[in-house]
Amino acid sequence: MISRRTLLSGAAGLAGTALLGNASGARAFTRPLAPVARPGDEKVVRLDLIAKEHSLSLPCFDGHDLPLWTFADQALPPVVRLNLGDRLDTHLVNGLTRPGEHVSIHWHGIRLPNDQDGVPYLVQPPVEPGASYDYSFVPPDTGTFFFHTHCNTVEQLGRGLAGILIIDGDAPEPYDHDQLVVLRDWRLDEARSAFLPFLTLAGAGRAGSFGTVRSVNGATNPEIPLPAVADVRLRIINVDATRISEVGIEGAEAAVVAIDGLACAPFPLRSWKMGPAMRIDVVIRTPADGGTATLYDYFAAKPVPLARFAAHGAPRRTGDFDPAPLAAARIAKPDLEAAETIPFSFSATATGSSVAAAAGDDGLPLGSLCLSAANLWAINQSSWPGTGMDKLPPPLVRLERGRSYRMQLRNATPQMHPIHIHGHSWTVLGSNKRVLPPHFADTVLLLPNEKIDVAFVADNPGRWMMHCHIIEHQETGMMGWYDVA
Ligand SMILES: [Cu+2]
Repeated sequence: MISRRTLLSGAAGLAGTALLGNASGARAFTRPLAPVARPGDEKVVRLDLIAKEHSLSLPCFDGHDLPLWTFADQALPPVVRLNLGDRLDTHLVNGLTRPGEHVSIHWHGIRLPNDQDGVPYLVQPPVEPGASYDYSFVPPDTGTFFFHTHCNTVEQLGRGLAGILIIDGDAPEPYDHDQLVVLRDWRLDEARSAFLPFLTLAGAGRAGSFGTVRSVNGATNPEIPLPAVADVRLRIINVDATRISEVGIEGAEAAVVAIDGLACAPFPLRSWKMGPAMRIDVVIRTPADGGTATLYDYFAAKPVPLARFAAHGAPRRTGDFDPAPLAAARIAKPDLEAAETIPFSFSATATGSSVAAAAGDDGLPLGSLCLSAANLWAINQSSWPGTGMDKLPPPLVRLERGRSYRMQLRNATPQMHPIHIHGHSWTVLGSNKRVLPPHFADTVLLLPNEKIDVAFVADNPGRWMMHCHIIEHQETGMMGWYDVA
């Protein structure tokens, strides 16, 4: 068991009503990251991405090739790895051929300069077919991140257009192995030979259109070989457009060491609800040679095995399992005394409510709906569907640079919503329904009728999005932007 550093005891999943008040608790326990190099002194990592259709297969496609849209000539998302302080210079080419199918890259969770954030119309022009665009930034944080496009995301992500971004430099000591665990579904027909519609009215109005084929690293319930009796860092990333999983591991001790890329005080993993775009880093002590641990999704009535970790070889460790904390992120501490409180209500529109109430229309494509009818969801009564990205509404809120803000995120719907903020990482203060460990997050899962308080210092100027990361909810209205100036 975790002993030396047990600051929290498996808080996930416990019922409770108290808010966890001490926002600094997530930082006090560990050494901070080293400061990054001065601008111009960094090592530059160059990355070429071509968004393009490729006919490719994955083990979970049962031998079929599918018209995937990818950033590289491979079916699995490319993995980009940097050290803290490196500059990432990316040349993006839009090789898609459908007229008007523009792209951009949003570097999810990276607290970067506003003009690098990859939201078309808000901070950059859309990159049309045949055009290119360059990004250049130095990520300020270590951890597990990913990137994806930010327009027609439901289809582009649905066809595979995403990549993984890892920034190294937070590990207190070397792990015996570092393993990516990328969760995502595919919306395939029964023969697994064609895609189902990525956006449906029934899905958009309710919990989203779920994939029919689940996968981890491109395979259904794969066996992943790991060293035996070893401390392995699992980087679990939910890149699905829709599905919320509640992950847990049986057959190995496991501790969560980071949430949304950023260090938290290690706590035992019992189960953790992961909405789309959410990440956790988990250190496990693998079984002895020949043993297996299993990653489950407990969200379904019957737990679904997602992947098996098969241990091989001589033991690597002898002492108790006691993973050290990762280096802490350098994130300004919000002044909760002085913070202005801003309520945010996530709700269904009248149209959304009637769509959700309509029965028996599963699979109805939304494409024929007119724009106004696609306003199913709203933030603070304001609905901005993805089809209207070029029609910029007023900001949800204007924030003063350098000030602390407390946001009360309230889910007024019977669905869950993973709410994502661009440009900043929230300090999660607490929920009215659950005990949550102190942690940072760029994506916070709101359960039905849950209220979660978050805080942050608005220290990154610019125009930033805030939206649900169930992409069908986002694209039918549950998105907005805020301004920091
Ligand atoms: Cu949502």
